[in-house]
Amino acid sequence: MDLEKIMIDLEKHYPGETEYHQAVREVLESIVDVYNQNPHFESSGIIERLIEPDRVLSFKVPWVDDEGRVHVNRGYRVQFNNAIGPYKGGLRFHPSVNLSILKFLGFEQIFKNALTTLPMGGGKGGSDFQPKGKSDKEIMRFCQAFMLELWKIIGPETDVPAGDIGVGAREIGYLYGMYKKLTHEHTGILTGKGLNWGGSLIRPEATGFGVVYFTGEMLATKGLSLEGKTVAVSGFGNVAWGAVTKLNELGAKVVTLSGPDGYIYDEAGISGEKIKYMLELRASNEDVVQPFANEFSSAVFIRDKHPWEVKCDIAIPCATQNELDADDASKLINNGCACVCEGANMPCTPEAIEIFRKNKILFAPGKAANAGGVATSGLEMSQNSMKIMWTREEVDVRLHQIMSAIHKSCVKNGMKPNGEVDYVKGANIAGFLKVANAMIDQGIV
Ligand code: NDP
Ligand code: 2IT
Repeated sequence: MDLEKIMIDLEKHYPGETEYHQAVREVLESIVDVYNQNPHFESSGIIERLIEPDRVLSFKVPWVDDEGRVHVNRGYRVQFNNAIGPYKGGLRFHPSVNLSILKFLGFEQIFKNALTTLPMGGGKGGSDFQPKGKSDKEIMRFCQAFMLELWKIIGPETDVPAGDIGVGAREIGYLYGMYKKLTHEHTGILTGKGLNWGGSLIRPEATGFGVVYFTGEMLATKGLSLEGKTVAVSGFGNVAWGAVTKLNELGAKVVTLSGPDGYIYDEAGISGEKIKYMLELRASNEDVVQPFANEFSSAVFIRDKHPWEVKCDIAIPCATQNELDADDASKLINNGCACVCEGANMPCTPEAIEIFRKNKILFAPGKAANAGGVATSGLEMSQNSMKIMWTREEVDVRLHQIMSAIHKSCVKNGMKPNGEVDYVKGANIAGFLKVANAMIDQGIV
């Protein structure tokens, strides 16, 4: 494989799509040896076919606000690869959304979904819509307008979207309502649905729980556990909430949360009613964490900074891509942090990951560590197909088993001669082999 030539071609075809280039380069660097050992991959053009999405739908989303003003946003769905199952992946509503971000997320989703052991291909979608400050009715009208285009290319055996940043249970409800009206069908077309109409127990918690289960597995390889550990978490959304909940259950102390305005440091630990308050803060649609410090006297608000400067044993970034850079990585290490587990997608920059590698920090990439969310979406799809509903315990046991299986795959494919595990390499190789072999079985299509 001529990695540099592939990257030059990609950058020429898609100039400026830096997040997409970053995600592709990381995977190619991990798999180059495995790829070169198997001539079938090269003769089947696997890389060229894998790094190009199957198709990208881009559409206009016109909607009317509460004052009667008309707005137009851009909507997208990237159907990346369906070699092992229907396209599957979330929808992101955030003003920063563009095709580079959705292609990076869709590309990552291919390997993540392959790691879950379930039959799901990779896709992603969303819009540059800003949910912050919008009324409930405005959110509803936007979701309805978005689905008026999206429904044409999705289906329970074709492409099954879900939530991501800015898309939670409320948005999934409004999107679902419009899909149902357009198709006359009540079917498992989205995951993250309400519990009364096809949703799965544990889906809201699943990504965060899965991240913590994965962190526990990594620590266990060193004879350690989460009990008594101090943890820095970023974000205050769905993933951060699930992670903080499970960390507390397992005896760890969470000392930070963050938002676009800065971070909260709470030496007493973020537990109990403070976790409930995270949900209120998120539901307020205001996009800030500062009010947390007004509510709880042990909490301090630090404006315009990331939480990676605090003393902690473990860091779990759960906000967004490239939120933890080389400087942050050095600060974490100098403060004694020994384990970094990605809750968000690609939150650590390549330079930060290199620093973790050099310092032998336990580091897990998002496509392995945060796969519990989409895995539980896969479990929701299974329940919908069978028209049954599993108990909380049943879903949680399956989620736990899947996270253990992902950890095992990473260890198997990422074990170095010195006994250390390169989880980035392990996750990329395991996901790649499954998808590439399926593509070979199915011919050049
Ligand atoms: P939420 O919308 O619930 O929360 C996202 C958090 O990140 C919020 O605190 C948000 O603040 C912050 N954030 C988003 N964009 C930016 C930005 N550009 N700069 C600073 N902060 C930002 O989303 P989720 O918790 O669902 O998602 C968090 C991460 O986890 C994302 O990377 C997502 O892709 C990933 N993920 C989500 C899964 C899921 O099932 N939900 C599954 C696997 C991964 P605000 O929105 O107020 O700006
Ligand atoms: O990044 C992700 O894995 C998600 N946002 C969840 C996708 C899903 O289909 O549940």
